[in-house]
Amino acid sequence: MATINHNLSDYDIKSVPNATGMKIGIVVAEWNENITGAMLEGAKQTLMRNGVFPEDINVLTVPGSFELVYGAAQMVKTGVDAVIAIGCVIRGETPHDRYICQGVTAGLAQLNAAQDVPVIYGLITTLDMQQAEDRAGGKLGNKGDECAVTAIKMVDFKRKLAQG
Ligand code: RBF
Repeated sequence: MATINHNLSDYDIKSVPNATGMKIGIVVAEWNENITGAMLEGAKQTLMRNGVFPEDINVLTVPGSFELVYGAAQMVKTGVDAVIAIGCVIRGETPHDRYICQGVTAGLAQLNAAQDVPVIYGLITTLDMQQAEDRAGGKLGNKGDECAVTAIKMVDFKRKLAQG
């Protein structure tokens, strides 16, 4: 579904498992900080609203979205239950942005397949700053909220598998 038909902050709170005690790592890119900072705030607020203790949220920054793969790969080794990777790539004059997006998307997908800690895809890829603002607390909600809910659901998924 296109985001235009879906508010990223809308979720059924009854469908979200209680997240008390979950430990969540968040890796945030510094590029487009006005956007990634707003997404980070959304993610933290939504995690805490669903029971995660503030001290169980570990936030680290990396310079740009391309570094999210390395950052997430290291963060998964620290004992967290899930890692959220937050970045924003805005279309530029050259194809550089597309290479970054491809690298991050493939890298995070590979990381998910290669190890046990769920890594959540919090990369916004937009044509301009307005589209990014719309998705970082603007008229289309906040991608950070969506990532937080996804992280909680994936930790719960893993726990259910472990219970058999
Ligand atoms: N990083 C982002 O997170 N978002 C961007 O929109 C973005 N655009 C870039 C455009 C150019 C031309 C360059 C050189 C880098 C850009 N980066 C961006 C940074 C990239 O993710 C990475 O940090 C650097 O390329 C590492 O040197």
